[in-house]
Amino acid sequence: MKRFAPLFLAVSLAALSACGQQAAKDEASQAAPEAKPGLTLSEGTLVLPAVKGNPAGGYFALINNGDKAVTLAAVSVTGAARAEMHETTGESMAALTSLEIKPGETVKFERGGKHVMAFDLDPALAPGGTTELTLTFADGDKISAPLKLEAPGGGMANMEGMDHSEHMEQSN
Ligand SMILES: [Cu+2]
Repeated sequence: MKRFAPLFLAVSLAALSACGQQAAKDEASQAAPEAKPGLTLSEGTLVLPAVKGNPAGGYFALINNGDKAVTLAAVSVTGAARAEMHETTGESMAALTSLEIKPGETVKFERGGKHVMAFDLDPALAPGGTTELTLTFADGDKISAPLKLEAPGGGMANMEGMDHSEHMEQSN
């Protein structure tokens, strides 16, 4: 009996601290559902597709001024059934499943590089309007910011069109 006591104690302490952490986290997310300390999300833009039914390209800047690395795990766009993180390298594009942003680092999702692809768009999304971008981190925290809706052809329309039609062929 005596032999098992330390093990039992260790197990119950571990269980207690796990519960404690969970409770603290729930409280924090209730207090400020859209805030993740030290992170700034800005420059949100969603470029609508030239051809109806094609995906839109989403761009933003994310600054980590916190003291810990964060891992971006998912993106979502209000008005799109589905959104993914992609990275264009040269001629090809691949899905990004997660992305670590170190303390002090700024990550830019921009044309020709990392980007968000938003699929099955609500027809109500129109140039000049706004929608919302939400980033979800590996720890479950989220941050949201407005996405300015832009018409296709603002700036680098050719590249945008190429990216997306290529992707559609690959995924179908
Ligand atoms: Cu893409």
